[in-house]
Amino acid sequence: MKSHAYQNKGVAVFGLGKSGLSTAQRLHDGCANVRVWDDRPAGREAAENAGLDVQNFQTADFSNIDILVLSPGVPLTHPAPHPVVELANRSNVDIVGDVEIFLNEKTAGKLVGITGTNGKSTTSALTHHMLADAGRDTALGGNIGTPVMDLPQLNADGTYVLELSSYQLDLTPSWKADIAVILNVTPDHLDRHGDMAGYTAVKEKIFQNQNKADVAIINIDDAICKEIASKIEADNGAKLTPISVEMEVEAGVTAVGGILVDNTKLGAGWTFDINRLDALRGKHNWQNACAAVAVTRALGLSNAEIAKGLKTFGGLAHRMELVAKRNNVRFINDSKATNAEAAEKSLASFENIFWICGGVAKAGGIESLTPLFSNIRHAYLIGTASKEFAATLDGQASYTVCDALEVAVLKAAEAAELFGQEATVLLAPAAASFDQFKSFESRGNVFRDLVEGLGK
Ligand code: UMA
Repeated sequence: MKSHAYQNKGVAVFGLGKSGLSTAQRLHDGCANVRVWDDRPAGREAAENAGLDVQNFQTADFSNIDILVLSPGVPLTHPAPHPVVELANRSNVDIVGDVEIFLNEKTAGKLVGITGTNGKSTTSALTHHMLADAGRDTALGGNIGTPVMDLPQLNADGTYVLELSSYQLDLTPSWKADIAVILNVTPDHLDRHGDMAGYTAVKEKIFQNQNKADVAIINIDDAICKEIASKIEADNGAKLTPISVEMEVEAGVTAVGGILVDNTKLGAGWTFDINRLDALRGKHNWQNACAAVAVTRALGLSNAEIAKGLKTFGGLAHRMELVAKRNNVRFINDSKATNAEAAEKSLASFENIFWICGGVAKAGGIESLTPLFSNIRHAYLIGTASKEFAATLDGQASYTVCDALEVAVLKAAEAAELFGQEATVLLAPAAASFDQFKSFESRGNVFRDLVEGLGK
């Protein structure tokens, strides 16, 4: 997507990670006068290599700058505005993010915006998959990883599915979605938004500027989201579609016990069992499925298209990702579970688990997972957390200290195959990866390779 709206305008781009570099390049291609800077030399080097004009904003004159494009990771208000934000404020320069630039460039296509503290990546990926699987023209981007300025121009019948973080919403004053989704709001990024009230106010922006022709999809199992739903109802703004996994609701999409019921006008009571879908296990995923069904139904997908899309969704890499199924054993990569709270979801979603865990332990270790130890047949401990995790497991679940992931995969696979009933080899480390791997992604990739190599 080339940027033309800023032709011959002075644009400062601060932060040269994925989104900043992409925006700067598109603006440059569209003949804006672009200047860029990053606090890190590596970011500046990447920009120089891309032929961009690198200027130190600390000493730069902002009098010929029309707009500052700020990367989402740069503090806007809390804990304190970054100096570049103060410079822009002093110079009366508007501050926006890449999503605002995208809105000015996009020529056609519907906009779906998905936010929430948890589940927004899965819901966005699932929604996009269901649309693509039904042959719809669609593009997926935003917080999920693909910068919005890297997305193509779509036709009028196309749909952009954007995962939006609070940081991005905070930098998008013109945001207006045809269909907006909020999944939940729990404490997160409070350093960047001051407190829960500040964080909630930003999340709520996903529904800003909507009118009666638009759709607002809200998880009413979440107390904060329920309040937002009441406000939207009272304001008589967008069409409200509640979602819930706790109770069936009129005009909403629900999944009590994993039985999805679509009571929206278009859904007309259609039901579908999502219990046995490997990529959508667990209550949190039923909620994600409800949201994706509500979106795709509003976009006119049929029962058959929705069912097929749900069934063929493979899940996100490293998040309860099914990497293989051999005989009675499924191998699940949940490497993204870098703390106990995240690992809890996968431990609650399977039975007869041969659990690979460990790495760099977080505060509290795996104490909070004790109620789920009954799902574990045996644990395989890796990395520096082994001693601490062993002490918690002692007397409650059997375990083997393996140190290396290679050893753990071999031992877990062997035991699970001998178990004789349906079993799951689950990598859900409940710990960070940095003692043995570059990132949780590389830990998950090694796991996938090891599983693929089993028995060869
Ligand atoms: N930088 C400075 N000074 C600062 C802070 C940052 O110069 O004070 C520079 C860094 O040196 C770096 C750049 O800014 O070069 C980093 O920018 P960024 O952190 O905003 O990251 P991007 O690479 O542009 O990635 C962003 C999102 N990152 C954040 O929101 C932190 C990515 O979300 C997103 O996938 C990407 O745009 C594409 O749209 C990641 C994320 O962690 C996954 N999101 C948070 C989350 O999910 O919790 C919100």
